Amino acid sequence: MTTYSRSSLVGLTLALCLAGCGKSETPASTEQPSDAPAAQSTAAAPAPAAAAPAPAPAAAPAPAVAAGEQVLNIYNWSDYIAADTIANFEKETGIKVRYDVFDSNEVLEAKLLAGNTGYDIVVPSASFVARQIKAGIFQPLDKSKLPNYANLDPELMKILAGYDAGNQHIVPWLWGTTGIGYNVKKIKERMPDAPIGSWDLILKPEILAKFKDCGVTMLDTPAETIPTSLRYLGLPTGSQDAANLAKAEALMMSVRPSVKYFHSSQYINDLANGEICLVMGWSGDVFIARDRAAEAKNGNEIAYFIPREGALMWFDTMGIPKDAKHAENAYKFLDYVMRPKVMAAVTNQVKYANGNAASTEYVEEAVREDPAIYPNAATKKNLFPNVVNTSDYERLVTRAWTRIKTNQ
Ligand code: SPD
Repeated sequence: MTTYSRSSLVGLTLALCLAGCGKSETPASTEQPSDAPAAQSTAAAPAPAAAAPAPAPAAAPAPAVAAGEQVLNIYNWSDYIAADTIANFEKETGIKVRYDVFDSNEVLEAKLLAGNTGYDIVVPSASFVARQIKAGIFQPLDKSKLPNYANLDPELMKILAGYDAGNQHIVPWLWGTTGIGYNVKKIKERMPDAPIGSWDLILKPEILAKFKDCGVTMLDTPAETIPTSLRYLGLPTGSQDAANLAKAEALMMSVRPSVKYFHSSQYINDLANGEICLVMGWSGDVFIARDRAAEAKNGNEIAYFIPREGALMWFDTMGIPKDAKHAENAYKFLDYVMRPKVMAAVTNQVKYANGNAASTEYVEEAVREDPAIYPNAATKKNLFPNVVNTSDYERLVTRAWTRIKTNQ
């Protein structure tokens, strides 16, 4: 039995290499009864595998909620908060929240670098934060405005300090892994001895081809697919080496003919509905797909595993941009979600671990003890973090990713 504790992150060696669309949605129940949350989910259509790469996102129009008194503009990942977190915060504080969503670090970063996003809180992954801090995107946090800061997990804070020296700019939101989600029946039907538990299922072309007809998808981000491919090939994931990158690209190209589309959120509903059967995806998102299929009673049994060859472990964080117009309200929200019960309710709903040690006792046992959500010591040995790429290597990665997506 595995229980999560402060020490559960000890031993995770992070070789951090520092060398180197605004959409709105209904937030996904928490401790308090909910008022109806503001609704809307407008995930972009997935890019077919053969489609040209999406053009770089234009600078974000400022959100509709203007600067001024009791408002707060939040930009978070889709499907990444409890259904009533926002409504409860609004009710308690009288602050009106405009809540937009994205599904790509790259999209968020483009907006942040363009500036004037209009957002008061954004949620980048830690591996992207390091260069965003360097670019002067975030204001240092005034921790005197965050009385609940003491609830955070010191071990996780140590990890985050590898990206944000002294934990000056960001606080943890949720963390998870990048692994494989699949439709149990559809995979078994096509390959009774399918290599469940291994990246072979997705990264061996002759095996992947067996599932092409039932729909295979991958995350639309080289920050996941390239390090995963390197790891599968037994190559270092943080070396910034062009020759190794070429090998990872060749691997991706070898499986690409069987990939239906690259997208980082559409796969949740598609997996739940049986439109696709196999994904390289994020842990909690696959569990959301599993829960949606179960609620719909549509017969799709969805499962997730962390491949034994190793998987990415990543940390999403909250920060306040320097040009935020409602920083005081941002502090109120950050402190609100650092309340143990509020944070536990988020984890219970979206099935991602959080960085709030005091919340653990309120996390449902089934969630806390699921090693795919709170990995145990054995699993953690196989997890590795994203490194912070150098600009030169990042350019090579972007070009390789374009070739992979366009099949050229
Ligand atoms: N539905 C929310 C998924 C959040 C995933 N964050 C991923 C970061 C990967 N580096």
